[in-house]
Amino acid sequence: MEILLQLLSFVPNVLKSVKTSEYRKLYRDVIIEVTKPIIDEVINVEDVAENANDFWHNLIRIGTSYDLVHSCLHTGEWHAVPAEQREVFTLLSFLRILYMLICGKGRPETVNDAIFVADMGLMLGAKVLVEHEGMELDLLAEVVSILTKANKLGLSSEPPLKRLKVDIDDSQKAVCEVPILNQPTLEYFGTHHYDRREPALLEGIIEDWPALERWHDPNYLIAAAGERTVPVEVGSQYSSDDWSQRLVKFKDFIAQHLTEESATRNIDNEQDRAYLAQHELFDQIPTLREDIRVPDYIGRTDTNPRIKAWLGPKGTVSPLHTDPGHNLLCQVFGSKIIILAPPDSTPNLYPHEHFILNNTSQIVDAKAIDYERFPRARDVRFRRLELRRGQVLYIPPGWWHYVESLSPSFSVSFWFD
Ligand SMILES: O=C(O)CCC(=O)C(=O)O
Repeated sequence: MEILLQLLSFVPNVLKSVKTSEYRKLYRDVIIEVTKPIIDEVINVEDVAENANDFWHNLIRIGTSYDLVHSCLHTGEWHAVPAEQREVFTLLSFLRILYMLICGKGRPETVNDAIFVADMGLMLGAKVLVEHEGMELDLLAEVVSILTKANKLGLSSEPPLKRLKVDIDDSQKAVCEVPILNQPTLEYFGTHHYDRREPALLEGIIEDWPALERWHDPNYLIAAAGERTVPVEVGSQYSSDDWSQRLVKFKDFIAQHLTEESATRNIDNEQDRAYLAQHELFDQIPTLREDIRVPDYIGRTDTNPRIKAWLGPKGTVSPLHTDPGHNLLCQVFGSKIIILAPPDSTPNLYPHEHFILNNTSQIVDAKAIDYERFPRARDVRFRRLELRRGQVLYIPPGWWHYVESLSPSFSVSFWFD
């Protein structure tokens, strides 16, 4: 079995890193013990029948440790989770995949389940680099790419889906209360906008992205990542009581929310509205990362931006909130209404008091503010604009922003220092 051999070739280096690290003491013994039988003998699928009990036993042992670490990762605040716990989760995910494949004898359903475990590891675990044939590789990213290539179930027999309509009606001039700059020089952007913390709408800077021609075709997205599991937010907006998060297959999310038919069907029911929001999709799915480029304006000050995907139907809302870093919000398809307010308007925007939501305003609908309830908001100088396909909005740190999609939409944001 080809995939198994490929994955087994990582084991000696994984083990080396486990043995030389102090902090994984708790799990070290389990990891060393379960890898022993696969290190000692070269496995082939026939051995599995003979040693079936041992292999199943090890799969259960890994599962127990995996569940334990999984529940630790879900205790307390995410930023307080120690990095080593997330690394252990990555290693246990890798071993779990290995044993699932050994015990499942390469059945296609097992490969699919293994992709799910790899996605959970990529989302919750920390990057573990292993040396392989003279190169440093990201263990789980490599594993998932091997699994995806081998995944026969991923090939869809469904008829192709219709491309989303992305043409915009240019006859209606979009409102824009921030300066519009066509390919400004880095120096101009730096002195007039980055340094002064002034928003701007940038044009002509992402025209070379292959994403602009590819991503509105749901078949392209499904072929690139259909079997992968992604987190989506469900409900009207993240500050509402009806809001929750779910893990779904990318292909199901697209079929249910991003085809021509589903896009219109979902508009009315905001409880069912799903939004793949603020997700580091491009670390998870490098093929899609190849369709975008980091805009030059970021490289002046930061070479390692955090890249987030925002994909959803018409009507998704990100409530009025602030973020600590600089942001270039790039629109790949669809359009969004955006309402901005400067950082010094914070007291007039009624931030939530609880520390988890204190970057978010209590004003639910920034398009139609209830001034009886929020009278100080009358003093805020809001700036409105519509962000359209191919345009990029620079949002400086601390600026309030409300974002609502006017159509099915895919945006990519680059958060940078
Ligand atoms: O597009 C959205 O819904 C929100 C984008 C956003 O808040 C951000 O990029 O920081």
